[in-house]
Parts: sequence; structure tokens; C-alpha cells
Amino acid sequence: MGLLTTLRKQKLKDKEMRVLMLGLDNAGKTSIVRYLLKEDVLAVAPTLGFSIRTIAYKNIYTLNIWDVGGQRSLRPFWRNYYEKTDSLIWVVDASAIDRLPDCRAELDAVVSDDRLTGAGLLVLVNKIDAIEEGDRQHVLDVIELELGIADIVNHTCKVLPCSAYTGENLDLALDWTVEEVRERLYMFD
Ligand code: G3D
Repeated sequence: MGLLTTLRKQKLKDKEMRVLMLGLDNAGKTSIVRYLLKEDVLAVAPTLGFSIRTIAYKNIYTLNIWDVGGQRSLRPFWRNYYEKTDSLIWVVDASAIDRLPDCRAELDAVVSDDRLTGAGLLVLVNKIDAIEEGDRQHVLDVIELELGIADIVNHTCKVLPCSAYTGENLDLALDWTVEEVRERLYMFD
């Protein structure tokens, strides 16, 4: 067992997980965290650096969520947050299809960084409330295709539509994240 795995397992025994939340600016990262913390989602202001928010998951695990600003000028600094990440959440704006090429380029760079190898990857397609019911599957298919999700092989990956406004699928997002980390780290027992 490698040193990194040992350290991560120790952290898991301490019941702590480090979750890095990234994506382009305006995707809804801060709003999602605010929803999960039962804070007023409509009171968000742009994240100008990063913030660490702590979520107690089912009174068992403590999730430290690193919400890092996604403005172009901040993206070169993302790599400073990779170390010790257990799980990655990538947030995409379902209503900003025109930004998918930019989103893909950034996601490609993130998932191919060695420091994140092995971390689970949850792609949250946020603002799904803004898409007509009948168009949702099509929008999800386009996003999966444009982001090249099928080509991501070095991360266990899941795509979930969600909304920080309605809370749709956000409990499921946490469940998946925690379960993926738990299964992966205990696999070495
Ligand atoms: P960021 O942290 O990724 O930069 P924010 O994104 O959380 O600051 O959200 C950016 C804008 O998107 C905010 O609107 C916010 O209210 C809106 N938003 C976030 N999540 C959702 C969602 O699920 N559905 C919809 N319809 N809008 C959402 P403003 O107007 O403040 O820029």
C-alpha cells in the first residue's frame, strides 16, 4: 500500500474527506454549497478566491468542500488545490451550451493532472431547472458528448443533472461522492 493511500485511509478513519469543487465561473458552485448548507441560495456573490465550507454528512463524515473561483484569471491557480483531494466535483451550467468548448478544455487539463489521479469525478450539470422538461435529456447528452465524458478513463465518473435552486439530486450527489471515496480507500484492506 502506498504512503498516499495510507494517509488517505487515516483521514478516512478520522472521517474527513476533502472535496474539490471546480468549473467555470457562474456555473453555480457556490450556490450548490449554499443549498447543501441550508443557506440562502439567492444571496450568492462571486467567489473571488476560494472558500472552504464544511458539511456534516449523515453525522458520520465531515466533508471539507473547497469551492474555488472559476474566472479565467483564477484558473491557473486551481492546481494549487489539487494535493490531498479525495474527490472532485465539476460543475457545468446546463444553460450555457456556448461555453462547453471552454469548459471541456479546462476539464481535460484538470482530469489529466497526476495529482488528481484516482479521485472520483462527479460532473454536476447544474441549473437543470432552467431547461424545459422535454429538452433535458437532449441537453445532458450534448453536454456529456461535448465534455468527452466517455473518454475519461483515469477517474470513476458520474454525471448528474441538478439544481441549486430546487435541490434536485444534490443529496444524491453527496451520497455518490462519499460512497465512491469510501469504496476506493477500503478496497485496499
Ligand atoms: P459560481 O460559484 O460557479 O461562480 P454562483 O456560481 O453560485 O455564484 O451562481 C452564478 C449565478 O447562477 C447566480 O445568479 C446564481 O443564482 C445562478 N444559479 C446558481 N445555481 C442555479 C440553479 O440551479 N438554477 C438557476 N436557474 N440559476 C442558478 P446571479 O444572477 O446572482 O448571477
